[in-house]
Amino acid sequence: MSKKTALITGISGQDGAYLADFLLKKKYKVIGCDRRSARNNNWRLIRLGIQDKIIFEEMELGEILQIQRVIKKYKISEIYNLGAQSFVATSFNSPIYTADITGLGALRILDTIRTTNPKVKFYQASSSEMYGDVLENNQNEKTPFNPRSPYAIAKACAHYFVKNYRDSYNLFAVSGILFNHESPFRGEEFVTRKITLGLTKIIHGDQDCIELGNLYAKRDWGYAKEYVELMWKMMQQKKAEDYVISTGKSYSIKSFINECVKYLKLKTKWVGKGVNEKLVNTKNNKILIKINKKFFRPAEVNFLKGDHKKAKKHLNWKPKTNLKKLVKIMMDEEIAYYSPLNK
Ligand code: NAP
Ligand code: F7E
Repeated sequence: MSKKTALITGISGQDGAYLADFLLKKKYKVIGCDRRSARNNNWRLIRLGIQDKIIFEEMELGEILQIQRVIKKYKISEIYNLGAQSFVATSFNSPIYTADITGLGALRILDTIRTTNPKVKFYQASSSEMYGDVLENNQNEKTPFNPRSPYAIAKACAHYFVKNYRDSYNLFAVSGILFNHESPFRGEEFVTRKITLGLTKIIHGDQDCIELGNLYAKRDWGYAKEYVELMWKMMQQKKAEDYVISTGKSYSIKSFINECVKYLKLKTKWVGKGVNEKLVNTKNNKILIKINKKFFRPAEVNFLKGDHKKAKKHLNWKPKTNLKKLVKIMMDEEIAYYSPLNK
């Protein structure tokens, strides 16, 4: 049997790297789409030792001609659309760009599949951010969306296009509604990595303290390496359907910090309230964490907790990585790979 070919957009990102590694181990031929501007941004693929096993193609999600060229060039079995302007905070400053790339990028691919090869299967990286100001305490596939950011609105737009192309043209197109998933490969601007990297730099004397925004937002944090396998599983089902992937547990940013300092065996205490709240190292009285209003968002998603019953039943899956384990994975790799050259 000939090798299956998978095309991944967003190959240089956290999920793209883990998914490429997973598919290569399953003997797929992997086409990785990147932007010319990002050619030096493949540190995750290099760390996994897979950069040379991927066929790279230039594909900017705003550029329909590049999308059409690449999809026509190969005999593709599965497309995983992980590329996006994925940072919620940035989406408030660049709403039109975010709508174009994160929202319409998916439509450009779907329509190219429809018009060139409708047999190609399509995975869309949908997001728990679509639930926004949540309308149900445990969010599942049927929970209505109530988005709070341009990013979330763009993801909801792409999500509905997936459903529309599945219903209208019978494409095998699925959306994985993934709740936050983290790892040592998380971008440094996202809160968990900002904390694990920041604490590591403080320990090395390369940073004074970490400045954060809202410590009381709660997220359902899973492990990225575990979640990418489920993207593939969704694509192997008989019927194209959407799935929530989550741990079913929700913790505040403050709880994540507490878990990190506990793991590092730092003696600390929280002092002050509101914007004056701080985490102090009681050994030397130095401030480890303080609040900076610039990291608050114009509209916040205060609480997310996913109900993954459907994935458990159909994909035969249950989460293996709790918060404590996730913190250990992230802190261990942060410390092992930290080099002051990366400052
Ligand atoms: P990430 O690390 O931020 O990676 C995003 C990827 O998109 C990068 O490879 C980036 O390439 C690429 N990209 C950005 N703008 C692009 C454009 N204009 N054209 C083509 N590619 C572009 O994100 P991630 O955490 O791996 O997440 C993967 C996907 O899942 C994203 O769509 C994200 O929105 C979604 N998602 C993530 C989570 C999560 O918790 N991680 C949860 C739900 C959904 P460059 O290197 O060139 O910037
Ligand atoms: O923020 C709060 C912030 O940027 C988490 C993306 O992968 O997951 C991610 O989106 C929370 C928010 O992730 C800082 O206000 C406090 O409440 O790590 P984040 P996110 O916005 O949840 C979803 C599922 C996606 O789909 C997205 O692509 O932490 N927070 N202080 C902060 N956040 C950041 N980034 N930086 C701070 O200083």
